[in-house]
Amino acid sequence: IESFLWTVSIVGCPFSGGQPKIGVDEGPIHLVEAGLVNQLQELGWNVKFDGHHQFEDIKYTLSSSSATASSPAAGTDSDTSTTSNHWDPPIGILKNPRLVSRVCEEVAKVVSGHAKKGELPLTLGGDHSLAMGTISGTLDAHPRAGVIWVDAHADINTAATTESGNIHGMPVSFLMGLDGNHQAFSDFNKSNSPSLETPFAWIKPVLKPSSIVYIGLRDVDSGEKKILKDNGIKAFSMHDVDRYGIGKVVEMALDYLNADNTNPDEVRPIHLSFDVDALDPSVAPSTGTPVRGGLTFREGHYICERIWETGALVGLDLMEVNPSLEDDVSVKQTVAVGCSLVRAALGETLL
Ligand code: 6HN
Ligand code: MN
Ligand code: MN
Ligand code: MN
Repeated sequence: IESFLWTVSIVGCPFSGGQPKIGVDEGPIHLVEAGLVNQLQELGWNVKFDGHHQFEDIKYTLSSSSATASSPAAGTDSDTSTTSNHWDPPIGILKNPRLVSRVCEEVAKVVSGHAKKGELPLTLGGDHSLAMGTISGTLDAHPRAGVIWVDAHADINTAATTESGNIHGMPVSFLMGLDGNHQAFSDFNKSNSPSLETPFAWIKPVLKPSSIVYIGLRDVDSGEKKILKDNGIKAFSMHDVDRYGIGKVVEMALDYLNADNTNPDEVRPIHLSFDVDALDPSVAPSTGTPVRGGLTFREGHYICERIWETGALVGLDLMEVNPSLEDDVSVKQTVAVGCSLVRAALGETLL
């Protein structure tokens, strides 16, 4: 094995505001406590990790900047994931829009900063709304990058299609600047109370529909199916995994992203956003929106290994590990699988 010293920068994001279940904010803490830093060092990586982001200043600024708003209890809200605050009321049914927006904006800056220094940002979620930050950050540093999104879900609802109002089901639509969001936000602007900020204004629609490929889909909302179709977005569902096998599916995904390469030797940079719920719940039980019929342990690892092998990986997310769900054994198992997927994406299993 070639000896190397590359730097991976861990961006720990204990954040749950994109969905209603408490505990997903503990995901990154458990992944690090399980020894991830050491495990990556053992693989030869130089690991940068200076603690998890707290995002406390964001809640504080948001709550105090709207001190003129109705409630007297400004800044005392502790559970932002399940209650709506006077400083962050829903837009339509979207929950915690300003908090999610601010947190992702900060994540985008951090990820882009690491990437521009030539480091590999590894973002540990937290819920998948964070990908608005990670992918914005990656594309800022590597504008040609393509995204491989591994998930049971498409996470491409717009403000017009979401049935849950949970923003972790929407990040891709914001990254693409889809129309369903524009309408909802301009309607909101017309009736906006001036003390409240309009969220997501910072997001540039940097992700082209042709720059993302999904793998693992099996629970896609009907509005999302239409969006995928209308925009010609490439998606390999679990049906495709069964039909072609994971090896062929990953080759097709890579070929698709590299179809327009002018120089065939030069692979396009890849950002891998891995939602642990892509795995079957028997493999990764402790996650907020499990769906049966998912990827096996090996299929999940194969995706990571093959992407590592391309040499094109420039950004990595491991999202939606929720250590508050299911029993202790399940939590341990899910955290261990999460660490293992990261190691596979960072070169562990190549002989
Ligand atoms: N995730 N499509 C559903 C929704 O609420 O929009 C589920 C989203 C799940 C999101 O797992 O990252
Ligand atoms: Mn804990
Ligand atoms: Mn997801
Ligand atoms: Mn998911």
